[in-house]
Amino acid sequence: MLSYQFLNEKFLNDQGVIDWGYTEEHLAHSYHYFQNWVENGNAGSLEYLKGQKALTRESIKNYFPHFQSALVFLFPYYQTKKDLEQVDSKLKIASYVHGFYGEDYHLYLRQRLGEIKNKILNEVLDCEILFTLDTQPVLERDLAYRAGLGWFGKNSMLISREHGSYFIIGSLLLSRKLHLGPASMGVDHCGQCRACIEACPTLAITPERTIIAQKCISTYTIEVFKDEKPPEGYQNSHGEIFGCDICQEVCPWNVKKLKTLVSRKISNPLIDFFYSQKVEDIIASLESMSKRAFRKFFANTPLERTGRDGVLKNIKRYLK
Ligand code: B12
Ligand code: SF4
Ligand code: SF4
Repeated sequence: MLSYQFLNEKFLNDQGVIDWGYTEEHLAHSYHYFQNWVENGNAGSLEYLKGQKALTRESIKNYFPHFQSALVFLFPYYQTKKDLEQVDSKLKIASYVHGFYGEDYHLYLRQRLGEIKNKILNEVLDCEILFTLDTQPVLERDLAYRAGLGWFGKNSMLISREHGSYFIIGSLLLSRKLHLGPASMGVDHCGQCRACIEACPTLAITPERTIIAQKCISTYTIEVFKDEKPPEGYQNSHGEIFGCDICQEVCPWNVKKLKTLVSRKISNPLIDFFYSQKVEDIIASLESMSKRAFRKFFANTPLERTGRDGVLKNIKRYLK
C-alpha cells in the first residue's frame, strides 16, 4: 500500500481501505469503449448513462471543473464472500450487499470517505474535495486504472493482482495536486482465460470486455422494478435474486485471494431472513409484509432500492 504523510496504512486500514492510488489525469483512457457501449444499445434501460450524462464521463473536469488530482480507494468485501461459503441456500444475494455490515455501501462508505476527507482538510489548506462513489458521472473503473490499482478483466471488473475484484471503488477528487508522481498502469493478467465468459448464465459478457446491461442478472434483479421477463438463461443461474457474483466467483484472481482467508461466522438481518428460512417461508413472509413494513425492516440496506415487490418478482421469476 502507498503511504503518504498523514495517509498512513494504519489510518486507512481503520477506514476499511485495502489499497489506494493517486492520479492527476482528468481524461478517462477508455472513454471510447464506454461511448461505443452506449451507442450499441448495451446500456439497456440504464437511462442515467446515456445522452448528456454519457458525455460528462469523458473528463472529471466536466463534473468538477477545479479538479487537479484524485485519491482512489479500494474497500474490499472479500472476507464476506469467504464467510458466505459456509451458508447453504437456494437463493443468493450478491456479497457486496453483506460486505459492509449489511448497510448500503453508498451510506457506509460515504462516511469512511468523509473521515479521510476531514483528515486531508486538516493538513492541506485551501482544498476543495468532492467524492465519487458509484452514482457520480465518473468512470470509476477507469479512474482506478489510472491510479494504478488494476486492469480491466474480460468480465469488465477492475481486478487487482493482489486483491482480486471483490471491492468497491470510492474516490476523493481534489482541487490541488499532492505531487505523488504518476502511477504505473495495470497490465492485463487475463491471458487465455475465458472462465467468466463461459460461466455467465445469460451470455451477457461481450468480447470487448463489457457487459450487455439488459442481459445481466445484476441489472434485472437490482435495476428492473416492474415484473418484466428476465434475461434468457436466468433460470440457469444459482438463485441470484439480488445482484450477481457468478463472473467473479470463477475468476482465478478471486479464487486465489479467497484461499488466503479463513471464513468466520456471519450474521445480519438480511442473512437471517434469506438464508435461514425455506424459500416458501421467505415468499410467505414477504407477501404478508406491507411495503412499508418491508422498507422499515430493510431500512438502509441495498434491498430498499427494489422494495418488496422487486425482491418477490426476482424470486418468483427465478423459480418459474
Ligand atoms: C452501470 C453500472 C453497472 C451496470 C453495468 C455494468 C457494466 N459492466 O457496464 C450493472 C447493473 C450490470 C452493474 C453490475 C455490477 N456492478 Co456496477 N456499476 C455501474 C456504474 C454505475 C457505471 C459502469 C459503467 O459506466 N458501465 C459502462 C461500461 C462500458 O463501463 P465500465 O463498466 O466502467 O467498463 C470500463 C472497462 O470495461 C473499459 N473497457 C472496456 N473494454 C475494454 C477493452 C480494453 C482493451 C481496455 C483496456 C478497457 C476496456 O472501458 C469501460 C469504460 O471505462 C459503476 C460506477 C461508476 N460510476 O463507474 C458501477 C461499478 C462498475 N459496479 C460495481 C460492482 C461491484 C458491480 C457488481 C459486481 C455488483 C453485483 N455483484 O451485482 C456487478 C458486476 C457486473 C459486471 N461484471 O460488470 C463496481 C465495480 C468494482 C470493480 N472491482 O470493478 C463499480 C465501479 C461501483 C463502485 N464504485 O465500486 N453495474
Ligand atoms: S454479473 Fe452475472 S449476469 Fe452479469 S455478466 Fe456477470 S455472470 Fe453474467
Ligand atoms: S475469469 Fe479469467 S478472463 Fe475473466 S476476468 Fe478473471 S482472469 Fe480474466
